[in-house]
Amino acid sequence: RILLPYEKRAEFATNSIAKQLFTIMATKKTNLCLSVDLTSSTKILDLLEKVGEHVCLVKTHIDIIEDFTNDFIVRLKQLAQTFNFLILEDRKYADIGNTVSLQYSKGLYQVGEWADCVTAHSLPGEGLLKALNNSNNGLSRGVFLLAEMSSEGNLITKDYTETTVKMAAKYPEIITGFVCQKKETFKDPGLIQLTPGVQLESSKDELGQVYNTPEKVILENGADVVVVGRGIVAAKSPVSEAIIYKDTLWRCYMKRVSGKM
Ligand code: UP6
Repeated sequence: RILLPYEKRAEFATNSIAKQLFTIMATKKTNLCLSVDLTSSTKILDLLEKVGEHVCLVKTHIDIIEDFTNDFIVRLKQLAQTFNFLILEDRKYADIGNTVSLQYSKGLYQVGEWADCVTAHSLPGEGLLKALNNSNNGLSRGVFLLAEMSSEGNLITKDYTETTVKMAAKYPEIITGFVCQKKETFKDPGLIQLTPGVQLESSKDELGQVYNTPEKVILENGADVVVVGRGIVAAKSPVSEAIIYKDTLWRCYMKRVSGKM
């Protein structure tokens, strides 16, 4: 899987969001997912105005925004269209199917209306995938299932990861890929490995987040799309930092698919 170029991987995709994301990466030459973990909607929009051209995916935590309005969503969608990126709401759903279905389509945020894809835990069982699959109103939608986490001391075991991958295989039309850390986690070339916990230098934060370098996550660990949050948003100059990440990540990917590893 990891030696194939994104345009080839797109041909194997059974989920339409995975296909679109592979194609966007190949076209824009970027595998950077920016995690816009900011609490002000204007700050998010201002940043995306400047870095939208450099990312394939924008990851939101919509429930941390302090001044949320529907206008934010309208403008976010406009930016996604202008710059050709997809939107991932990192909600990490983890409840029974019926509740997830309500959380996904109702409430203040109406995530199902605007997010191309969402994240979900496999913990509650496949009812949650059925719920998300039935709630898409005929729109193209996707789910990244959490198979591993980046944080220290998380309770996910090898067995949990393997069962998660098996569960996903039953829902090929809705699964975009996995949030995971290792290339061995899954084999299907049509699915996307989304890997968080990345900064230019390996380190940790004070709350258990573990960072690996772009080289390590792409060349050794098989990441397809790399999530960067504070490495960019907390930098002195987020725009120039985003370009550095984009260039570094793409160089690693090119090295990987050139077979000269
Ligand atoms: N995230 C992780 N690790 C996971 C899953 N998700 O860090 O295993 C998410 C976090 C955060 C982002 O919720 O939004 O990825 C990482 O941000 P950072 O680069 O600032 O640490």
